[in-house]
Amino acid sequence: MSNLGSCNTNHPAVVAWVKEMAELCQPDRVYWCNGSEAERRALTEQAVADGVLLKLNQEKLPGCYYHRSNPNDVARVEQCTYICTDTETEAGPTNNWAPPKEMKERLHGLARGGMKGRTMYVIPYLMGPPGSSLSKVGFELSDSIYVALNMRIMTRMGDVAYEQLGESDDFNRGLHCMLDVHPDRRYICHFPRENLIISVGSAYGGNVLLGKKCLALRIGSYLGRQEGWMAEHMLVLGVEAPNGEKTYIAAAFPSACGKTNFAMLIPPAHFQGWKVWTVGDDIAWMKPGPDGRLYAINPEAGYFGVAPGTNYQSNPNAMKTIARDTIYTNVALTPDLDVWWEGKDGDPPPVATDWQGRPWTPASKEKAAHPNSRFTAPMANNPALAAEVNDPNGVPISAIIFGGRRASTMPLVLQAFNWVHGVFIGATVGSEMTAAAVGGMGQVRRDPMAMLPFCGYNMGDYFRHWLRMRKRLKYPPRIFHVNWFRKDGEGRFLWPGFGENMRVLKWIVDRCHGRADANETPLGWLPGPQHIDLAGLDGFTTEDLEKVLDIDLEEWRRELIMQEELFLKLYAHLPKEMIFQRELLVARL
Ligand code: SAT
Ligand code: MN
Repeated sequence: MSNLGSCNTNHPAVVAWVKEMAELCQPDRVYWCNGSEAERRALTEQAVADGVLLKLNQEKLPGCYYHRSNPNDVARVEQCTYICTDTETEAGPTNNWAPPKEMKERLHGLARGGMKGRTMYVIPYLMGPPGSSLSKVGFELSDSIYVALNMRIMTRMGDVAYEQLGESDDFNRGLHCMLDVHPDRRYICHFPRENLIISVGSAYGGNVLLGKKCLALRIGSYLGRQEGWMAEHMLVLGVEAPNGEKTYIAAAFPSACGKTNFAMLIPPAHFQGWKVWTVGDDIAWMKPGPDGRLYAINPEAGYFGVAPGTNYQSNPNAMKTIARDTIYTNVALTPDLDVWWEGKDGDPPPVATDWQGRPWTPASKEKAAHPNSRFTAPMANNPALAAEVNDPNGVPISAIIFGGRRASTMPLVLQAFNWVHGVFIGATVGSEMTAAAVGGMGQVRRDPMAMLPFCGYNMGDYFRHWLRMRKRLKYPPRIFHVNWFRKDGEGRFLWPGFGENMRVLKWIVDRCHGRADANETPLGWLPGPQHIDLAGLDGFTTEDLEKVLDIDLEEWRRELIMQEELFLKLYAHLPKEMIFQRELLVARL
């Protein structure tokens, strides 16, 4: 394969690498993306002609398309995800590891000739605002037109990446080959030292949109440790008070725990004049600024959100965002080419086609949309998009929130005593598993900083990096933990969630500005029932609030044992601060 198509760069390292990969994969054609609107139209038409995308009802959903993935390929697969550092210790006990050379040989073996008869799309992309010192350039070579079109939404794709790169050789190399989309030949492998990603055998978002989890989190976290910044699985939002004061908050929750909803929150009527702006819904890159505060950018340009449960009640901004220019994956299809999913507004359609293409009616036992079905939508569509999203300096973070999905144990909200205690709280986050990854649904597992599947190196060293960052910050963000998902004995949620989370957010904002009271408890600073504004929350009493803020010693005994399991696993690299914090917690309890 010597024909590189109409190559749109003369950057020697880029051309050399594309050539090498084209020789390996032997595509029939190499197509260089430029990110233009004309290109988007042409690629979309091609994808429709190929049967990869279906054009949806353009009156209802202008610019929207539909995709069904292989039913064996609907979520991230952690057991196929590898961190290929030089030594196993560097990857740590929470990652799968393989020696880089061996793994690369195996992957090259699989990729050899793997694009015969197909097109290789060269996708140059920029993660982060143009001109930001935090932004990074990547090139993804993929034989999936679906990936090219999704990357165009999720990243700043095309010429803008060349502009940022200039003559530098510092870019991420990403190779993606679908092969036969078979679980036996599925590998998502990271080579952090070479800034290289190879993903084969899948076409599902988190496995193949390489800018997202692979670069922005796994490789990003590795680079962040070396370069003195942080790559985190966090949404970033700005809370604007009626007097115009803006407070920026970053929040880490495991996948499918409502990051997108929280990032797009609309305050209830009682909070007149308050406004929440979205900076990002999934990933934050953060670095100390010259003023000693922590600054965050959102490296992405779109939202890859969970469809089920999204409606005008839970997230009106998301509904508006996905009303146009959106790619829907694995949701259900109605006869008039509209989309549907469990938890969408209104009644279920009387007949539909489910995510696997089978006839569906409300009487069907199986779900119409896959629980991890997704929308890919440009952030520019979001009515609450923060103008600062394109600011190369990012936004100064006042609070970091950790959270998980916990039916018991964790109170609605608490504030850490200080940064080290906050790192301990983040390190011990637990959450019930969701459909965003294959296996284990509903089980509580430790998911430190919501980064368990995304940390590109030893988790113990990652905690140390967090501790070290404190020394570089004059004004470290305050750290909080929230739990929107606590339930009563009958399995009913104790807290209404969604927009009502503004009540908690307001307390957090006020704590950051030294305006709100709290009680000292063994777990940290907790609001008393009188500290959370419940006005206008019909039927919700102070007693209800007490229940959702309750600390149950029996539950905490069990929690401590579960936390210990993770610490034992990480023991060899666990910073001693984490052990001291645990001892202090035990003593307080
Ligand atoms: O990994 S994905 O990007 O597909 C979604 C998630 O798990 O957060
Ligand atoms: Mn995520």
